[in-house]
Amino acid sequence: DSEADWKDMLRLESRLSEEEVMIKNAAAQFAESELMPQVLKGFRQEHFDKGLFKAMGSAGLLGSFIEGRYGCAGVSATSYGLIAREVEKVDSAYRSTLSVQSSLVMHPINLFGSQEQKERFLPRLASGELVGCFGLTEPDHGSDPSGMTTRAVDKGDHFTVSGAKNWITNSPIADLCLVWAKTDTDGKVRGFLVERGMEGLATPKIEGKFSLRASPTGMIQLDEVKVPKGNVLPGVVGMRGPFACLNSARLGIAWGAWGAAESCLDTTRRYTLDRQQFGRPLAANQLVQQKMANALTEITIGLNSVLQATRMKEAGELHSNVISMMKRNSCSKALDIARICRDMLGGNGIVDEYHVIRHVCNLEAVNTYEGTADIHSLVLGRALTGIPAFK
Ligand code: TGC
Ligand code: FAD
Repeated sequence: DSEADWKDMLRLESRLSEEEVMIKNAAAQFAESELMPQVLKGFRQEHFDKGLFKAMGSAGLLGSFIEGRYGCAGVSATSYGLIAREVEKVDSAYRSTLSVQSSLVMHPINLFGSQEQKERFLPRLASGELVGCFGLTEPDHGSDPSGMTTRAVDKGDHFTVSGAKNWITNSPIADLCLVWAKTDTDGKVRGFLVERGMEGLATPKIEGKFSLRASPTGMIQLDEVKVPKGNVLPGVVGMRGPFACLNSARLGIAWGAWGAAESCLDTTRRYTLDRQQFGRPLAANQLVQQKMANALTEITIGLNSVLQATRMKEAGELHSNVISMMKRNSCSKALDIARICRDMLGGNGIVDEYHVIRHVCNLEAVNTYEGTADIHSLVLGRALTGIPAFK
């Protein structure tokens, strides 16, 4: 019984650099020592310790791929994916924290921000001193963010921003909200850095979530919030801005979701080897072996395809259609795997101490956010046929 015989059958690790292997191992150790001990409390009590940001910052996990400045390590896109995978082995909520801070807040400031904005925000976002959130989705515009109605009115030296964003990861605890809104002058989308304490800003928490309970989710309500022009991202106009962030986050999620699936399969393998029914281990049954073989096959092929996509990104050759393929494939298959693993644990499968039901619940949201599985099907459908079927 050597894990090496079944865990990495396509030898993904042999295609990683020494540095990438080191980063993966360090992230695994961080996840095990810092995240695992608090996940049950986090999920049961919807508890999120803001100190986690500082711990992630100290471990170099926030904005890790940003080129070695502003306190960021400048690691490869693959390393970022490997970190997401290790963190999501514990809980998708913690990977969400990482994705939003890194890809959806720091990345756009680095890509589209002024020098002054980068210096003002990036080092403190990298250390975890500041918590960021990303406001694109609105109550009436989820899959269709281009229809947003949040408006910014030009008042000379500042804008007043009004509207509402919904389903925003970390908004209740955020110090900085990157809000995408249309300016009144040209109707084009721009990014506004709205800071905690600005008058007219509220971020109520959404109660009653059965998924990602270890990550606070809320609204961003804006009632004529005065945003100085120095807080508008100067480098981008139009939906290209938010989509550039999503392209980065979606690839990280494509890695991360496999981490959750791997964790479910690991637990299930151990459980079915231990648990005896009809006088022999559950794992001795062909049905059980087939279910685990299916899961292993999807995980192995899935991870290797995500690595290939990420290598294409590193070479500057990755089209966003491929990101849609990866995000959809990883999330929907990880969810299927988590559900079937849950089943193989019998009654214990629904108990949080066995961790699998938590992954099932989390992956439901992971399959929905950052573009639902349906939306990514339609992106691929458009690539295949040339016909956009969205509307
Ligand atoms: P449309 O709105 O017509 O296009 C506008 C412009 O955007 C361009 N574009 C992209 N550019 C780069 N990468 C992409 N992936 C892009 N997708 C679109 C497009 O080319 C166009 O450019 P231009 O210059 O011609 O104006 O959009 P579309 O028809 O191309 O796409 C429609 C659709 C449905 C694919 C898009 O609206 C979409 O992706 N919807 C899903 C919405 C979504 O993903 N929301 C995510 C919210 S954030 C979140 O969920 C965070 S959870 C984080 C966590 O906790 O981990
Ligand atoms: P809808 O768009 O209303 O979709 C409902 C259903 O209809 C889905 O099954 C969908 O696939 C389907 N559908 C929609 N349009 C079509 C179509 N044309 N053809 C076929 N089927 C269609 N957003 C942010 O901006 N920032 C965040 O930090 C953030 N964090 C989130 C955290 C959580 C826990 C969740 C659940 C969501 C988060 N989101 C965030 C929002 C997320 O991106 C949206 O929920 C997602 O894009 C879907 O939008 P919706 O919920 O409005 O669903």
